[in-house]
Amino acid sequence: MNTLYDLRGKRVWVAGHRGMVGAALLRRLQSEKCEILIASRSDADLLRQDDVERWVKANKPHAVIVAAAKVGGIIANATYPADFLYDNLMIEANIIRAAFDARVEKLLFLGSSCIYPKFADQPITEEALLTGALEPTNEWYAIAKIAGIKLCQAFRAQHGADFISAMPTNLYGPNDNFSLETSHVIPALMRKADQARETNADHMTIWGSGTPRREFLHVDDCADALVHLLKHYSDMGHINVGSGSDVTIEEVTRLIAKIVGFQGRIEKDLSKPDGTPRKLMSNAKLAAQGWQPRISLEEGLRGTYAWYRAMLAENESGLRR
Ligand code: GFB
Repeated sequence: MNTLYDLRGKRVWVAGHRGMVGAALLRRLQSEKCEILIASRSDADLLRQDDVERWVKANKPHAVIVAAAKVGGIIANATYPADFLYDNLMIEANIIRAAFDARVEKLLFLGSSCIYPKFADQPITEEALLTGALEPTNEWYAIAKIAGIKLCQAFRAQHGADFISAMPTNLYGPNDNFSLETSHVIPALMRKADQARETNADHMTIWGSGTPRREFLHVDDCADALVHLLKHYSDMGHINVGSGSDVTIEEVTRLIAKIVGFQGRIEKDLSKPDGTPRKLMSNAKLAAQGWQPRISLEEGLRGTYAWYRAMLAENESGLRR
């Protein structure tokens, strides 16, 4: 595959390096012979345009990956609509504008599979964008991410900027948010199953009916795909980043229970929302770019659970010290 953008010797700013995707990008970029730039919140508050402009001017990145975002699971999205819309609009607009002003050579913007219509044909191709109504539980986040795609396209159309966009599916892995109120489904299920096993509970409770289907991708596969796109993709259209297969929430719950060693019942809290019934993305465009995922769901979940247990042990010993 032709390299369109050579990362060797380049200064690459990973915006959002403390998040799950940003941390995975830092790990993945270690092998690219580039210089990795990070900005802490005290260096630049990404919600403030002046801060971002000043930081970008001073640090002169050649390439930028916009992995910074306000993210959360289905209830967090519905509970904090103003934060999900405003914060994400500001973060992406500030970074994209500052990158353009500083003549950044390449920018990769990250969106989400929730940009697509609630009832899009499956698997969802990139062309489904803006062909129908969004899923209400995450429309605020989706609108911000659609604006980010369009902003990259607008800078490309008007100024020829090499700004591209990737839409990852539901991600999981080390450094995820394990808070039961605000997390995505996998860390929540892992924590619930782990607690149920530890307390010898006879059941664990999941939100909704368990019938929605979700496509999951390990964050290390995602980071690998993103670096691949940075090097090999340069076009107007956004591109899906997924694993190509999906499971029901009940199926992933059973798999997590098996990994964790919890053997009790699975109960359903039907007062909680299901969200979109299915969002399996087509990964044909990414496959045509020469990229395939490597980490199976079971292998990825086992690694994530090991990370979670290690983190718990570290925090407990930290508390004892
Ligand atoms: O991962 P999740 O919160 O978000 O929920 P979405 C996925 C599915 O898992 C939903 C169910 O059907 C939930 O009802 N679920 C079952 C649970 N038990 C739990 C639990 O304990 N916690 C959580 N969180 N879910 C998000 C969007 O949608 O997808 C974001 O809200 C983003 O904006 C992200 O796009 C990728 O997959 O429904």
